[in-house]
Amino acid sequence: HTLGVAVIGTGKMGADHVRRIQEVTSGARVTAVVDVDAERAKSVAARVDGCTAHTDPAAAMAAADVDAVIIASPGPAHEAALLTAFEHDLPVLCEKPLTPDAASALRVLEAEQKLGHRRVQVGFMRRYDAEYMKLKSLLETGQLGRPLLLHNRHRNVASPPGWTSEMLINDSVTHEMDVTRWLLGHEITAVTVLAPAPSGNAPDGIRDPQLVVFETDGGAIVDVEIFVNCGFGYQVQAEVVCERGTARVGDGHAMVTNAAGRWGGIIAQDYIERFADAYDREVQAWVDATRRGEVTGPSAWDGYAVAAVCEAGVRALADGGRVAVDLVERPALYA
Ligand code: NAD
Ligand code: ISE
Repeated sequence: HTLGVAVIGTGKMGADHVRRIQEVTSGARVTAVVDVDAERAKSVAARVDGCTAHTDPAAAMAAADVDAVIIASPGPAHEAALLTAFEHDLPVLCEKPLTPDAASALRVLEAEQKLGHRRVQVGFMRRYDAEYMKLKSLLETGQLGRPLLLHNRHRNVASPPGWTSEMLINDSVTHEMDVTRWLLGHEITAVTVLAPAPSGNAPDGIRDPQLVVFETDGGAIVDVEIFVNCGFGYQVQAEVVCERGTARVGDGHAMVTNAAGRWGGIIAQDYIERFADAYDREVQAWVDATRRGEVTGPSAWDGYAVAAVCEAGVRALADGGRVAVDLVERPALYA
């Protein structure tokens, strides 16, 4: 049975997921799209045979040909869409963030627990990136010993209009929060944020770049350079320093050229390009698991844990100093 998918939010990510399901992955087709911008929904639906356009997520989820949902609306709209999906007991791939804060994430956890089974996969796509997967496999062998430090660099060309200093943490560093928890298998226990005098290329009032430091319950220290107006490219790099060696991913040296007395290569310009394969693998894994009646990948618990770390991070940015992360006990459903 081909899975009928409703895509909620047909902006940059949502439209790309529609294209991916129609042209790249197998086992699913897009049967409905939803956007509060009716024209945008209609224009995306027009590209797909038999796809209906809606402005209300609930109407799409009630349709007979919708078996599963991708949520790609802005973070503040996720909670309502998730709760509606639970009413129909539909499997969901929810773009990050699960929800914008820990209190709303807890409400989602509670609602999913009431169903009695997992329904949500959160869109932390780096877990499906080939290089990150290799790094994770290497760490799991234990050959390098215990991870001591994890250095990350996360650079975007330019921040979209309307960005704030907090969004560097809430929107961007969320990925490193997930990567840290997943790669190291540790919980993040405290966050410290340092910021230099902002780059002259950052919009007025935005503290960019920032250096975000995590402490973990496994005794590791993690640093993240987040720089969202670097101007030159989209770069995501990670290096783990262990007791007996180090391992690094994200150098992006797919091809190095030598010509006219110079060597060089090309830097990706955005996440759609850098993580194209990861999104493909993520969505295929979600479709395959859903068709088997399973839920795999990053859970609502992972989304909640990241939301709690974000709250600590935003407080650390505002107040300075080290802010401890406050996590509830992990419910049995997510053991
Ligand atoms: P976008 O602004 O390009 O698109 C969002 C769309 O949702 C818009 O078309 C908007 O009209 C629509 N919308 C707003 N409220 C809605 C509602 N209540 N119901 C239905 N549609 C609604 O944003 P985007 O960059 O595509 O981001 C969407 C989501 O994807 C966000 O959660 C964002 O954090 C996430 N994202 C993830 C990645 C990643 O690397 N995994 C990258 C970018 C964005
Ligand atoms: C965006 O929302 C993402 O999720 C990207 O992966 C990240 O690199 C970017 O900074 C965010 O704004």
